[in-house]
Amino acid sequence: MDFEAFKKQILADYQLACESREASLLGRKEVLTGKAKFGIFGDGKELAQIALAKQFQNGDFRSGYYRDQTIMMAIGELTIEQYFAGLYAHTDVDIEPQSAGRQMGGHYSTRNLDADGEWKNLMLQKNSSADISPTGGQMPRLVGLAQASKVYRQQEALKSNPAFQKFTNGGNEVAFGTIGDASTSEGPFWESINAAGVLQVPMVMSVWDDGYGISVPRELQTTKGSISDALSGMQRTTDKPGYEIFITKGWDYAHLCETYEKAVKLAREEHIPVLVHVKEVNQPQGHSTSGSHERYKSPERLEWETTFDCIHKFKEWILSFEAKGMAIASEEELNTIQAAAKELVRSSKNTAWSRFTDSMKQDQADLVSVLKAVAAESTQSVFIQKDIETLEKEKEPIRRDLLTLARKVLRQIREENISSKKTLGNWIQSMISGNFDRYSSHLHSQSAHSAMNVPAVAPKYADDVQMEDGRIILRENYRTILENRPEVLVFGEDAGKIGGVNQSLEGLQEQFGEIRVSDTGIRECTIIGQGIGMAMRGLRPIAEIQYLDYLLYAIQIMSDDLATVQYRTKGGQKAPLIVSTRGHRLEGIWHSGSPMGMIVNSIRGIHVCVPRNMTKAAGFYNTLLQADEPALVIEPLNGYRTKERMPINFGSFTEALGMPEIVKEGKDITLVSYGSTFNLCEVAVQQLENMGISVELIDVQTLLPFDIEHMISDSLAKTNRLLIVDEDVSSGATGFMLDKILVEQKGYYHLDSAPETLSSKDHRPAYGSDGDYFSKPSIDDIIEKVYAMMHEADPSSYPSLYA
Ligand SMILES: Cc1ncc(C[n+]2csc(CCOP(=O)(O)OP(=O)(O)O)c2C)c(N)n1
Ligand SMILES: [Mg+2]
Repeated sequence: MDFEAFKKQILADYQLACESREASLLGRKEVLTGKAKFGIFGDGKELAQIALAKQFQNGDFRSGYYRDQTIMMAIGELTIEQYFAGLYAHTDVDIEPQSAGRQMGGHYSTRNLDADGEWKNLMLQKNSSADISPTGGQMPRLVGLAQASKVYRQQEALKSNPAFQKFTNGGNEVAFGTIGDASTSEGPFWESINAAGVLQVPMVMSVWDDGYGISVPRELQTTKGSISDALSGMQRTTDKPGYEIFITKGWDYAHLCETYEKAVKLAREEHIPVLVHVKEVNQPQGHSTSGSHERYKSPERLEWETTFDCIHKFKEWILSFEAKGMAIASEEELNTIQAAAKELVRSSKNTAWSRFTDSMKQDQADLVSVLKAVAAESTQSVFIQKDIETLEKEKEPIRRDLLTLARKVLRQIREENISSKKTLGNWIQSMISGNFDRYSSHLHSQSAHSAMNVPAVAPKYADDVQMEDGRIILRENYRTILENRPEVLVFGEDAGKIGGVNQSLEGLQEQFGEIRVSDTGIRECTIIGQGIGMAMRGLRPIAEIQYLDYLLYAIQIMSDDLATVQYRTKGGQKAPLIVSTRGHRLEGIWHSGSPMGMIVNSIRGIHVCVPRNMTKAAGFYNTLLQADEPALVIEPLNGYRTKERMPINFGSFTEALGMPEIVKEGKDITLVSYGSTFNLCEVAVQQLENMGISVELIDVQTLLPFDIEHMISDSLAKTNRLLIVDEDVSSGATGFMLDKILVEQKGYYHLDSAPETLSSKDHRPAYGSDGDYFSKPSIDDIIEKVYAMMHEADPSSYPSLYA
């Protein structure tokens, strides 16, 4: 680079650093004056991020946290106006593309899908996976984003496949992680660091070490008070792969640039994970708008933060060139750049604010005219007129205030028989429904590939149908999938070499290789993270969680990250990850869990399939692989060695989501269950038949979505009685189903008997067959519960068993 080009580059970097800083300073003011609700800014981290962004290429991905505004600006994915639009929560995705106002400011992302939910060409843009707030929560996904490069580089069928060229160029993409020094205390950080070290994936992990996590200093966070010291055992050696560790300083522009150049080259070319410990970083304005750092930082520390402020040091460094006889800029010129930055930020902020307030003005005007019509007719015109005057004067209305006023007036005029009452009611209802898109859309995919659009295709059977163990059916279905879809990968504990603890992947690693079917460490959270990251890069991962009980280690990241990907980006990103596990029915406190209520209530946004046998499970996998949404499939643990008819159309038969199956018709009572307990219900129903009770037996098949056509309520119209059985705790998934059936489906309307549920005891199930019998619903319990309900309805036909 010649000196002129060098000079130009330095000044452009100085300008960006100043603009980003001014945005932080003004951002804080916007919160303190009440125009924005909360602010958390990237001041103090500008220089390191500018150095990092120089190495960021098209196709690369970021997985970071709320301090990264300068990276986003430097890669051209965040303008100052967008930054303020985010602070104000502007809901127009074109104006606020990070989250359409759904996330608080400081949470960044790029639009990786087009308006139809189809993948854009990610190789033509710099990508940022959408941030989440839980500290360290960016880490598991980062592992997968980096691993995708490895898969693309090593998997010939993908490398040369034109369909995947929008995701990769031979696996040369780097995944950039960022984290604060204190958040490295989180478990997912350590798990992710270890996983990426084992996997040897191109991840460049930066730690912005500003010495504090809110008020708690690094010495109380990290062994030896230094993350690079603590991780030094990860350093690779000539004979053992590991990490390359770099240490640099947040104010040292030249060293930062050099460090990132080396770090990223290693990761990109050799797929070596790298840690960049950026020390001596500061926070000029403290942690966030919620407090002031003078409360916990010593005067010496505060003074150091001023002296070693990165922009201040950058300025000194630029000016030092003058003494060497090759001036880059005079102090005056730098001051001019800074003043221009301040002005640009101020005017961009003003534009963002007026666009934000303008977006409400039409609604305000509409409400004024509706209220005027009401005032013209109402006996309470005087009061309403006053409200109208206040409303007209409001310069910066928000939707909540408009609706609160409108609804107050509607209640005021509730007894008046005037036509404008209807107009006001309509306005309110259309405001509420019209805001669905702003605040509640995209919990699930709204693309043509929504799982709800996949039609059901029945399994086909040969004339001389064979009976096989359930696990064989799963295995053969996987075999067909892996043969036809090079982007599908299955991984988890014991999933590779031995083909899963239940042998449903037996022999598949041998056939398809270690990239497609692989063993992982025992680390459920990052197994999910691998899946999220790879799914965000066009692969179709199936993440195995060995047993349902162990899903608890994964549930945080499923809930915070996977379940919210579509929602928090308003359809700008997706992660169609399938999580496969198996559950219920083992015996013992930690091997028999069925915490379905917890699951369905914590992962809205992810479909939850609870098949009763393995043909059904395979059908769900086939459906989900045609869709672009995340899902959890819980195979029934009592089904691997149970014989099922062997289908012949593997890979293509499907199961519709949200459609229960009436497995046996009946007229006396509707019995609803799923998964493993469904199989007990089937046995119970046969015995009840012999006792003269005709049970309509329904398998719900998916808990999320739940019976979208209200088949269960229709069944109640016939039987007038409802019993729900599962092996969750009381009021767990049975409580969820009761609400769906009685309230949402209005099933209460059809009932002649009190609705009943049968679930496990509230304690964890005790070990052994007797422990199981006394902890969980048994076939006897199901029979007797149904019988008792019939006895209550008709004691003479069904005399009490115990009286
Ligand atoms: C799981 C979780 N715990 C606590 C918090 C609250 N919290 C937000 S930021 C923060 C400190 C993070 O410090 P650090 O990682 O050093 O980043 P910095 O803000 O200093 O850049 C805490 C405790 C959170 N967001 N998530
Ligand atoms: Mg910190």
